Amino acid sequence: MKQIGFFLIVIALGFNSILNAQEAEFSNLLQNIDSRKKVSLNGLWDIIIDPLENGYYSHRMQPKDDGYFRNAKMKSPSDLIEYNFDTSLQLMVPGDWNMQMEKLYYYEGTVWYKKDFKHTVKQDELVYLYFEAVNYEAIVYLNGELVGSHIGGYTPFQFDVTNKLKEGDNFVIVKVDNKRKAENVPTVNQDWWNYGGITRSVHLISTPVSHISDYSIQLSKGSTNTISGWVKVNNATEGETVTISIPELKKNVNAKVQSGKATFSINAKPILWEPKNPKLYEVIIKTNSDKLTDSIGFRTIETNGSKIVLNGKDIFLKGICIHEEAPFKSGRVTSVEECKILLNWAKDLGCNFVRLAHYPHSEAMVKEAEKMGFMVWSEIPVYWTIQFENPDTYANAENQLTEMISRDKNRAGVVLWSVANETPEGVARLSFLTNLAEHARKLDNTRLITAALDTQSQDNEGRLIEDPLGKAVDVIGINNYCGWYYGAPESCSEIKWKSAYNKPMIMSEVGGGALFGLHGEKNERWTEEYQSEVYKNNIEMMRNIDFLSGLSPWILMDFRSSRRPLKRIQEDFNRKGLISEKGMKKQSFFILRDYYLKENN
Ligand code: GCB
Repeated sequence: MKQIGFFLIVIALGFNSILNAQEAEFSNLLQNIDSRKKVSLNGLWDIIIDPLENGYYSHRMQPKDDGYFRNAKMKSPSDLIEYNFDTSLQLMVPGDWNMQMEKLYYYEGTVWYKKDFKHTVKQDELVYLYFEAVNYEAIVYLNGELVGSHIGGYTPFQFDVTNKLKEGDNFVIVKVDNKRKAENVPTVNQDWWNYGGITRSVHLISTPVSHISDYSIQLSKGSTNTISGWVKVNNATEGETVTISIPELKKNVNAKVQSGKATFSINAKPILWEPKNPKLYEVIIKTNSDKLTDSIGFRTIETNGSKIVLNGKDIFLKGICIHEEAPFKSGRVTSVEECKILLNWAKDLGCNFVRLAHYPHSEAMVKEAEKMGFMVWSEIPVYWTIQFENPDTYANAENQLTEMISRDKNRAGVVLWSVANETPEGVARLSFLTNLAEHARKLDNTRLITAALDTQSQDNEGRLIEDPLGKAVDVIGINNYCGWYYGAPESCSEIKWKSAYNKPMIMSEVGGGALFGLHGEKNERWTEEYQSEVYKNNIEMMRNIDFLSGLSPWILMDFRSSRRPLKRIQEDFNRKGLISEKGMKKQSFFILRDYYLKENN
């Protein structure tokens, strides 16, 4: 035992030194794809379901040279080609496969996707193939040639395909694999559906050869009258000018590109973004050859002891957790309209905050939340017991964190980056998550870092927060299911909380299940009355926590989970929603709403 402990410490220290030596860098993702010239590759794609990965491996399990990615066609009647995309099934992109085809409902494995498209080659532009998300592993081929691969189901990735595109007819093939693996992030066990497929949109994005690739524009840390940042220009001429304009503030600033990057600082006193006035400014970024327009908000977010401070004022985060699951139709969210339905329900509930669990949601969701005035908690799927000792698992988690922060660093709505949910205490885990928190801070020291913990200890008086991970985060998230996984609902109001840290605490999950329309006694599980009791008593408990700075109960809407088989009640849904998957509000919705509308304003 001792030896194992020593070994883990050595690994943990090893990680630390590797990480400290490295500078954190954003991913090379194109910033702000909404403002770019692009062609959509959404729509129907031809698919081949390939549980044995026969299109990839030979019978000796060696990668094949003539796999399905070649899109081979018979040339003579005697040819043996045992697949044909042209006569295959089809699936809609964006979308998960599980909800589109009955035989794929539980499927976890490989599906090959193919899309034909026409392209006109232009000499003076670069073309990127951009995927907003593919769950989980994607290997991408263009016209039969490999262009690259990506791991992680909820963040975007891109490839420069300029030299692989042909005039006229082209085809892209993606091997999508959502097999769960112990070393993955998330790992083999998760309480949400492992929706597979090209779940978000696909684009061909054209840019000038010299183009704005990325930028960061926000208030300087600690200031409300200086906007500063940087603009990265790919293939820039040394010393060329970048102009940053904010017309409404009458600002127009020039900066010079040095080694691909222009930094700038603007004296300005913008109206600050806040939930009651989510003010966004049009910002125009221009070079000689490129121009992008964004809507950017300016605000500060800090902590002061146990308070969360927005724009210099204490604020209580009245929130709700949300999974990226579509209302009414079930399956993954695929449209802005669906994002708006979910967020309007959160508005109706009286929220100023949403915890987008348990993985980065789509860019559209984050942007809509920001426009509607929600502070956002964004998180990566470091969930439950992943392989904390495995350096590859760490690299994967860190990469997903980098991609999330790279994509959303200009969103004022995002105030919290979460590095984990309900991870078990231990040496390797502490080092893993401390490193992730440090990495997030190196990329972005203007937002707060958090993690949701379920590791509180208990004494006679109540619950104590003393998990050593508390040191590494700015805000402590606590998941606690009094009245559901432990204790009777009435007992919850009595529980007292203490914390070893003088830091804000967000109760990031509380709740219980109910089937909409099922009524009975308040001690009868699955009834709306039982769920209401859980809410009433937990709200009472919240009133007694003086270091509580926010709340996001679990969860806005019932969502699909393969851990939830109970017939007639769950039917593959986690029933802890305040709203059913068909949009029906349960009693508890109104209990929480009352609390939010009447208190903590
Ligand atoms: C949790 C998890 C969440 C689950 C929830 C539940 O603690 O963080 O992912 O869905 O509990 O319903 O058990």
